[in-house]
Amino acid sequence: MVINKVITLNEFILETQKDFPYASGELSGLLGDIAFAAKLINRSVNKAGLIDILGNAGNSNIHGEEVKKLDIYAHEQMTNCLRVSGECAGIASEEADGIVVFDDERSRKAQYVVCFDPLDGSSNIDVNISIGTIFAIYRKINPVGICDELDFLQPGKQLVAAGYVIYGSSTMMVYSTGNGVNGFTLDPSIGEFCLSHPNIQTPPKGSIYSVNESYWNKFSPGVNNFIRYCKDNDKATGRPFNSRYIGTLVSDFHRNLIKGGIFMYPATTSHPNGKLRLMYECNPMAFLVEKAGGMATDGAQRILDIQPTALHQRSPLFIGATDLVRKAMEFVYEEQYAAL
Ligand code: P6P
Repeated sequence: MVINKVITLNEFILETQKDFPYASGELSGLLGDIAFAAKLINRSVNKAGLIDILGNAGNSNIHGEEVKKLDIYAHEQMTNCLRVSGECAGIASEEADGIVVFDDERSRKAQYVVCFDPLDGSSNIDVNISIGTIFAIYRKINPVGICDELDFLQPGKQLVAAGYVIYGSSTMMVYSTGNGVNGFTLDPSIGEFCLSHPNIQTPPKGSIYSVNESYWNKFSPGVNNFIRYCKDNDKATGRPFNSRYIGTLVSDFHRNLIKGGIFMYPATTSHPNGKLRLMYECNPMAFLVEKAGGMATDGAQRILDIQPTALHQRSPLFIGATDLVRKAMEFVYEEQYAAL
């Protein structure tokens, strides 16, 4: 008799904690707290049309972007769950101008900090298109009791764990602590995230390209040459590739992670550093894609090697199947060499 045992996220976290001989449970606790915040956010996302959290909150964040009420709600849920966790010394959020240090006794002894985008894809909230939460967990650098930007401005290669929650046709949490990438689907009937996508490996040869082509006249010639390459007819390499663009990083990334493809948010003439934020969008996604066998660069260097200098700094992003990211880099470098 085959018993398909459902493995819940908490069971999986505790089971894989054994992979870390010195793990004392703090990171496990932190991941569980993030999952709890995700359930609270999911509950509101699922009925956003019914309660008064649609529409703009009438203010804007540090980036001058309109802040939707659900953005604020998600930021508050993540911040509060991490504050009471006792395993997090402080947070950096897309919706907070600076870091938020937790000054209670337990948090002052915590050894982790968390960077997050509480609700990625805000522009899609009111039209019922999937959105997400992205998180990145670093071990503190400062000694116990001290928490400042030094603890946050770490390159992505120092990440201890990273992941995202996608609020889509189903709600999923996908994360890695460095040993593989695993996906958990929320079963609303029991209120648990259950293992549904064990050991995710992204297809090495992609067939999807995701880019906002309305910026065609703002991209570099090398980027446009790569987009042309994706559109060309060539049976041997499966071209033309499929173009898919949702406008929510989490959703475009998740589709490409599973099906194989490349997502690009290159530099443009109006955004010379791209639009996406390094600390809580590019780094966590780059950490995940590398653990799933893919690749992520800013067009010149590995995303995870970039030394941050500012909490909300932006970075161009080319991420996904290794063969497509490498091919994109060839076109970008070719243009740079041609310009020499
Ligand atoms: P554009 C959502 O606002 C976001 O930050 C990412 O989730 C998404 O990939 C990107 O911006 C979309 O930007 O300029 O194509 O609308």
